[in-house]
Amino acid sequence: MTMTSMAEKWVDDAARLTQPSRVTWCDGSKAEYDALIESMVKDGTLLALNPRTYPNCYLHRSHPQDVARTEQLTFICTREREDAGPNNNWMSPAEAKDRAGQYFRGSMRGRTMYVIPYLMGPAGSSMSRAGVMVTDSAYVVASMHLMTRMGSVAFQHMRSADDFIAGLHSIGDLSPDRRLILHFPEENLIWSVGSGYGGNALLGKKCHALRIGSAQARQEGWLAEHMLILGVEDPEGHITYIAAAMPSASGKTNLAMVVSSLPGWRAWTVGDDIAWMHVDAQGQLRATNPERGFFGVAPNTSPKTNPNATAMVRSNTIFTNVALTPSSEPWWEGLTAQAPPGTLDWQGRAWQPGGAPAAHPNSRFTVLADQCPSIAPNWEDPEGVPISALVFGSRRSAVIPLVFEAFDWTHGVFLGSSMSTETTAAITGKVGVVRRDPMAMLPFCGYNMADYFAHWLGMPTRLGKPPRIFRVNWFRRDADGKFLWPGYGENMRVLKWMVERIRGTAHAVESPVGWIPTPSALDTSGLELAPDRLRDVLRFDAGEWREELQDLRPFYGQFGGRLPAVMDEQLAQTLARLGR
Ligand code: OXD
Ligand code: MN
Repeated sequence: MTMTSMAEKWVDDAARLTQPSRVTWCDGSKAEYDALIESMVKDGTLLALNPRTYPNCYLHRSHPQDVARTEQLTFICTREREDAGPNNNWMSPAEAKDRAGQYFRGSMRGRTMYVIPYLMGPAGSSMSRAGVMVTDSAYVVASMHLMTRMGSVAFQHMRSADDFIAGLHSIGDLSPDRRLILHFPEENLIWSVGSGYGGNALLGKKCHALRIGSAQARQEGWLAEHMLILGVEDPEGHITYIAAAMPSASGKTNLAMVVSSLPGWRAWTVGDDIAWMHVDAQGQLRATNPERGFFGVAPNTSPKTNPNATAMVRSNTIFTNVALTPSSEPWWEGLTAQAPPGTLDWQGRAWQPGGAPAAHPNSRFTVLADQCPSIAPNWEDPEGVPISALVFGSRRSAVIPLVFEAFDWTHGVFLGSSMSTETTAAITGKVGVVRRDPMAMLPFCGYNMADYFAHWLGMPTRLGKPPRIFRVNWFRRDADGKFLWPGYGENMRVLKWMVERIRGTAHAVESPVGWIPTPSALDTSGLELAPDRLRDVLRFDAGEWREELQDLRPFYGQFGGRLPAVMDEQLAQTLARLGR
């Protein structure tokens, strides 16, 4: 069977189940995108924004119960429950298909089924992987145009007739009661029904590039990570590439596009959410960004926090669930000090200051990456960029210092595995609850996390010189609840320290959890930060850490004998260093 006929057969099967009134194969062209937008403006799915100040920008208001990823409805469907691991919801493939099959049956009656061949990763890269997705949502198709490379390029990169991830998507009736996000890593298959929201519905992103991607990466010896990729350029023009994992809505987009407050230093954006990394023939870890665009969190994005993002969303952008000003401009909390009078909230209702937020806390912008002023000239290099450091960052108001460095790769894997974070509006459920989120991959690791740790631990056998591993926390607060560190452009000071550690020139003191910079090792020139605040943001406290690590043993315990013994050893050694 040829590549196209394999895909055609799969599409025919999907159509038999969902019964669309028409099937349209997408080519990914600009004309196709424009026609989709025009039809969505006509039927009210999109609202055109101010053509003078936001040309070719649109607002989409989603169903009010479909505004974020729904982790409780997300499943890994492997034959053996153990292969999904305690980190995932599990359902047997038969039960999953039976349950979701009922929601899919006839779900596209009266609708168009769009077929989307797409490529994750740059054209011409052996790292890139194809998918063929079907959906009954024009909004999803337009978003996939911005987030993936669509059309014949997908078929050109298939290595065999069945070398694609098949994705079946229907918005169904958008009810959370009939919503399931199902992954079948053993069949290279995704089924998603009942949601049109980004992470649930743009199947190339979380479902393919992370959950199925991570399972493939393990089998094939590479890494699929929830990481931004950026290049840090020093005043002499040398660029050091860094990949950083952070949980959803915890500043990855801002860091990926950071505008340095340090003269002479600048950052180049390669990706803001996902990194696919492989070891090249020389033993160098290299990263590509599988995505073509950014699906970023709008609230708190401003000319001060992220000037590059505010500039890039001024044209050709789809906004979802932001507020609307009387002059038809998008607005969200933090964009300006106040919304203009007469602003409508994310559901289109008259909004009053002091009430609920005008924009949904998880409102988004979707835009092509090459609109970002800081996009790296080599961001689509088929070989990827060489990675010198990996960073694990989370949102913690206490305990975790601003930055510290692991003793070695194994210790770095331990630090990543023990990461915990405060939850955000990017997922449904309570915000601000501290949970363990190893490597920021808890919602995205498509297999047993014990095996994921083992995969990480095995990487150095092929890496000539493993990247250095760092831990960061921009979110530490003082006793009054104020952030200790100014963040944003000032984070370049932390990146500079990392670059200098890699070069062997920056000072640090050894602590039981890693190397912490001395206050004078961080470049604070021009920064108005009281010495006691700098000390507090770098502070390490053995008692707090002992408490911090208390529930790590039971967390590890869930994995039973499958957990690599090294992880327990690292924990025991850390506790011994922390003393009683
Ligand atoms: C995202 C997420 O949308 O992590 O990137 O939820
Ligand atoms: Mn993400």
